Amino acid sequence: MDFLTFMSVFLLLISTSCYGLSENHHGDEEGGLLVVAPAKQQKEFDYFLLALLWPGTLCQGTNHCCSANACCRSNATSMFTIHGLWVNYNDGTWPACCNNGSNFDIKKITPLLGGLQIYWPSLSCNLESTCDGGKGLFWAHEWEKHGTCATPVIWDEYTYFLTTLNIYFKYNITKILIEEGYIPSNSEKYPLGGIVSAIQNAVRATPLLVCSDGAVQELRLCFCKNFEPQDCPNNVTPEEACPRYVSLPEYVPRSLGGKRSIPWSSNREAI
Ligand code: U2P
Repeated sequence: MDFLTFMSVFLLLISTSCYGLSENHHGDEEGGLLVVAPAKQQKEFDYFLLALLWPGTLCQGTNHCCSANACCRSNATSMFTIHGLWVNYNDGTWPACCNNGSNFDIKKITPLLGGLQIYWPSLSCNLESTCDGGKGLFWAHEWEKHGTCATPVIWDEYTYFLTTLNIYFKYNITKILIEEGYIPSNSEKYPLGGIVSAIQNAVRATPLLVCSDGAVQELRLCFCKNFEPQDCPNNVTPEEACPRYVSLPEYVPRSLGGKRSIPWSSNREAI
């Protein structure tokens, strides 16, 4: 069974209603309530959150290049990339590191690596924390911290990455914004309300945006457990909140330390 057929069957098998969310659909409005629940005996999560990164903003802080760092690719990319598929509670908290036995194993996602390198790259050279206290790839961090808490809806590492890619492709946020005139620019500012409306119209749910110095850094989409879009609770911290007018900086590939910037196709350290 190919990728698309598998995902179509998978999504159809799950019921089409958004269950378990009626009471607290708009989530906890208290800013700053971002608490990681204890690792043991966690209750089942309430909803999914697809977190997307805007490289144009994050790459501005790049001070070190390596082949794993997508900020250093020579072919400029002006698209949101994947941060992770997270599982959250309606109260603004989330479970983390739910199965220490499920250490990331890159061999389990071999067929997906080509797509992951393009659409879910690391935007730095740093390794990320893993649930056993070590350091690993960005993908290892996301699977172990968030993916292991997604059962019983997502049951293994391969399905976690496959599902995330599938949702990312289904809701092409970069295309939605460009079609509405929100073009990456280092001079323009755009009304936050306009960006939110464009996504509401296309996705039929309210996203959540995270900013850094007035620039869009992250865009989050929320989903019921059946992957139907739902409104995201407005639970960003005051430091992460976006102003009324935001920028969407252009991606400028870095070529630092006298090194030439590195084409993504030679990005072997990421795997
Ligand atoms: O916002 C800072 C970091 O907290 C984690 N986070 C945030 C909001 C949320 O709903 N769920 C969640 O997990 C993320 O941690 P990371 O995956 O980066 O380790 C987010 O970056």
